[in-house]
Amino acid sequence: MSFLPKPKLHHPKLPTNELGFTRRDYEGAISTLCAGCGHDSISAAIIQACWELSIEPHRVAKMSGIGCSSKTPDYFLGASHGFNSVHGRMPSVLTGANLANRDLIYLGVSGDGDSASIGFGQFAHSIRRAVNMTYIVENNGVYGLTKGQFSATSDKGSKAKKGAVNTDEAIDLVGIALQLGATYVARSFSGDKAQLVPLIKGALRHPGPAFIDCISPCVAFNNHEGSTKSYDFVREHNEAMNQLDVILGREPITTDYAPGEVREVTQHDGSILRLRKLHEEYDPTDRVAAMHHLHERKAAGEIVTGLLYIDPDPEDLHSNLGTVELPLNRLDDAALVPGAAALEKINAALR
Ligand SMILES: Cc1ncc(C[n+]2csc(CCOP(=O)(O)OP(=O)(O)O)c2C)c(N)n1
Ligand code: SF4
Ligand SMILES: [Mg+2]
Repeated sequence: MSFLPKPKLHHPKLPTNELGFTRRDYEGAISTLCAGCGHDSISAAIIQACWELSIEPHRVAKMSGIGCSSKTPDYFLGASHGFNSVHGRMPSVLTGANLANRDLIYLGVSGDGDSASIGFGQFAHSIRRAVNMTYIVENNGVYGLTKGQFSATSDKGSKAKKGAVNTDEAIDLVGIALQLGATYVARSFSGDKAQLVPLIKGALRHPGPAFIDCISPCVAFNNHEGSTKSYDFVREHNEAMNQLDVILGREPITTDYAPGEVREVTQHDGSILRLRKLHEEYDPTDRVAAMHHLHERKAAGEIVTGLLYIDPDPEDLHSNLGTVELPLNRLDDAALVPGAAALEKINAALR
């Protein structure tokens, strides 16, 4: 069975957000993934983030490709727009939708196979074109849906369930996103909800290309000894750079920190990202330093997590192209058919 609706009944005392919605209003169908799959924890984190931000569900467009990870949009935001595309093609479908209607909040969910193998080019171009979106890769290092082949993010030397050793170099999507100009870059772990929820909130409020690589163990095919994407391995090697709090303008700041412990970054829309430093020297606004740090810590065997890079005032595809503010389906005849004189001007410019 591929679709299981949830009962509609709510407990009357469930907490509500500013819109009067409960968390249940941000859920979707019942998950059909394996019990313990990291992807389900990421769906729960997305639900929590959207609920806490009081996002109107109809303002979200959730897009995905093919894979267990790409199935997950069915399990959250049941009242949002959704498009389950072809394997690896989510980024171009999202780009097109975004160009047609910039008023929606675009959330792309993908897998390591979907984005680092068949869709690697699509991933790269959506980032370098600065599409305003939150792009989450649920990274388990395998093709889960097709039963556990190595993916392009499997680390060299890591072992498959039946013992085969991966001899190919891994693609680090965080490194690629940094190089291609993503303006919000994070890595997290499906097993660390406290870290992941604020990272998703910050990404959803970010007005440019936001990328989150979320390590998400596949309990069926990649959670054994010798895997570098298992729960045990990630817990042992996780090195968090910072802990993020997202504060919307109206919320009072309640926690006290010693001077220098916290770095605040104000995004374009007024939301404040409070970064509690866990590594004194780490500066998340320095792209080159972030790239250097990533390589250095990887060589030391660590998996670096947290908000790795942020440009709080980014450009995006629309500002680069100088497009109209209105969604295309709201343009009236006068804008769409400007008349013979306008056509003549365009033709003259091409002669
Ligand atoms: C064009 C095309 N090629 C191959 C496949 C087979 N296929 C389906 S899912 C998948 C890999 C999914 O891996 P990933 O994106 O990592 O998702 P996961 O299941 O691990 O979450 C492949 C190769 C397909 N559906 N379409
Ligand atoms: S096969 Fe792996 S990725 Fe797919 S649902 Fe099961 S645990 Fe999750
Ligand atoms: Mg995968």
